[in-house]
Amino acid sequence: MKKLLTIALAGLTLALASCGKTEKAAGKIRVGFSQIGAESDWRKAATVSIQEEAKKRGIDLIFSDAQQKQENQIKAIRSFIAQGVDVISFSPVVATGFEDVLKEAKAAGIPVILFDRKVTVSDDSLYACYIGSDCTEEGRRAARWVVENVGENAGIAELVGTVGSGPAIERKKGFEEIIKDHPGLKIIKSQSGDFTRSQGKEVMEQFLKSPERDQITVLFAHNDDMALGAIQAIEEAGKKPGKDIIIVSCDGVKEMFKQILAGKANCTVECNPMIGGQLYDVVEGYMRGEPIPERVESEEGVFDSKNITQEVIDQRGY
Ligand code: GYE
Repeated sequence: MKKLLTIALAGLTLALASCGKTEKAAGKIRVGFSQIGAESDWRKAATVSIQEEAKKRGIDLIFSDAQQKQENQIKAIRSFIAQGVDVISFSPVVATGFEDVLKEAKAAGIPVILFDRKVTVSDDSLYACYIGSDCTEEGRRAARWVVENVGENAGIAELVGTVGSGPAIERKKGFEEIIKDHPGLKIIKSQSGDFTRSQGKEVMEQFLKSPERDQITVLFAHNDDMALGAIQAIEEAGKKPGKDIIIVSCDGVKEMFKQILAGKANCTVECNPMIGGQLYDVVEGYMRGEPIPERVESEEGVFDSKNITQEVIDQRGY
């Protein structure tokens, strides 16, 4: 009798296990994504890419908007862990402070893919992969453009991105790395505009009221949205953006291309937000049992009046 019961129980367990297995295989892949917010055109384009690609591939995406707050991102990641998603991905608003929640994800056996921004952690095995740009190189590219197109003398105003965020730290670092060999290129003003158009405008207004205002000949903005806000501030101050003050930024959004074509801005270093497809390529590979690559790079260029045409603008998806 006991033997029979054991066999029956074993059979039941097996049936349940295999039932669970088929359910999982037939079921959808579940991804939890914590987005920063909607601070820039770049971010909005990234969100579209994340959502549309999931739809196209039949991936069950749990999308959460953190409205610019790290605490909301931590909460979202905890809820993804509780829901037992297959993979967690997020764009960290700042680089530090995610250590504990990443440990929790690791303990739950859920791989984490960093999307477009990096984190600073003591142990890099706390995340599986970083998909996105090399923001330090973007900073270098912006500085090289200044060296080649402006020359050896400039008073540079810098609009820094969100304080403590990967792209702000890295773009600044890359830019400074190049200009340090050009003593006539000096950063004379530097302040955060939090990657938004409104704060870019506000901070530029302050720069243009400061005692150094007449020495500013170049603006380096860490993203296009802040540069777009600054263009307005420069015009309102009675100066010509793109001429009196040369404008260089990062992202490559359509609105910036338009300003460059109109002669009101000069250069944008591309940073590709349409990387939802690359994210799910990694997720689907992982679900097939393939190893997760540590790094997936996005391909990017540099745009100025030499390669922006109306046709380029018309074809731009973001
Ligand atoms: O440059 C900026 C956005 O993380 C690379 O975030 C991204 C940056 C992008 O708000 O526009």
